[in-house]
Amino acid sequence: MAILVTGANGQIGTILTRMLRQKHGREEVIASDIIRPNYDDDPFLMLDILNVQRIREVIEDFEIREIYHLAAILSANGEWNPIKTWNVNLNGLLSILDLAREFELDKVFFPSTIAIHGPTTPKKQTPQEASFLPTTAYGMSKLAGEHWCHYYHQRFKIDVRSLRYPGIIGHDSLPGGGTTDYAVEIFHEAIKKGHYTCFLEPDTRLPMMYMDDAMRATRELMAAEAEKIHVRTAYNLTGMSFTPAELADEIRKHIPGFTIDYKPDFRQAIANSWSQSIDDSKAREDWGWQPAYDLEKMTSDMIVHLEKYYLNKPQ
Ligand code: NAD
Ligand code: AKB
Repeated sequence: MAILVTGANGQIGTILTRMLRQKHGREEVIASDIIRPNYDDDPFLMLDILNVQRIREVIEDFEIREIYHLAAILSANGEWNPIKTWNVNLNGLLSILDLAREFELDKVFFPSTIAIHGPTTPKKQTPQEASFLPTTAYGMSKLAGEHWCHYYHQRFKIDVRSLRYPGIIGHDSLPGGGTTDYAVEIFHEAIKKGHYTCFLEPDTRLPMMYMDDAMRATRELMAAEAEKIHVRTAYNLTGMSFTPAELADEIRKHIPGFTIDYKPDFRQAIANSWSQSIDDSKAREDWGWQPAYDLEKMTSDMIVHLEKYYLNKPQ
């Protein structure tokens, strides 16, 4: 059974591809992206998600049975070219869903996001179903994508599963143009320079999750029996919630001289439109979701790994 990962060179794709290869074997997991990774990542294919015929050929040639469809343009980068963002994020997904129907694929994974939230969404403990009126092209494309996943499941019985990831924080890959990117950048700058200039205000509370938890949630969702999956739009999911000031205080416990200042930019308005915390009880009930990392545990793990990385990195 071969698996295709789109957007495999991104922050999540890099780690997800590695995890899938550990489970299924290297040759069974085909990584693809429009940018080639700068490390050995074979089997890797250059694959634009808008090139439907090429994706069809890849499914045939590699006998693909499952697709993890990660290719997307994120919230902040998406605002520079909203139409392209809609095109890549939504039309890319529609191609994957329709190819899943054509080839009767076993499963599809589609990552949604807290960016589907908007000013009308309840800010605290956001429920699974609420008023979602996103303010970004990225958020709109993901919300529409959730509905298409639901439609393809109802209408064509496609086993498509989805999570609304919060901001993902990890030490082994860099974020690709989102609003939550500060929560990764801050660690690199703290270790390299002892100082970080944050593009969000100190009290901007957002839902976040450590990469290890995000990968385990993905694995557990995809392994769950189909009868247990009652949500075919996307499951609410969370690990922790914090502000830049709280994260800086936590980092200071490990790097006492660390300083931070704040220069909010256009990403502040995006962050303000998202919720502060999430109710993920449906994921807990349906397939047993339980996060393992809180702010304290995540911070110390990030610092241990990044200190080792910068110590051994050639100058
Ligand atoms: P990323 O920006 O790091 O990676 C996305 C990848 O998609 C990039 O490598 C990019 O080259 C590729 N891509 C862009 N346009 C493409 C195209 N036309 N064809 C093929 N590939 C293309 O993003 P990420 O953080 O790894 O996110 C992966 C997925 O998870 C996305 O769908 C994103 O919406 C979702 N997500 C991420 C987060 C997060 O905090 N990282 C949170 C919620 C949801
Ligand atoms: C972003 O900030 O755009 C992403 C996301 C939460 O979807 N990290």
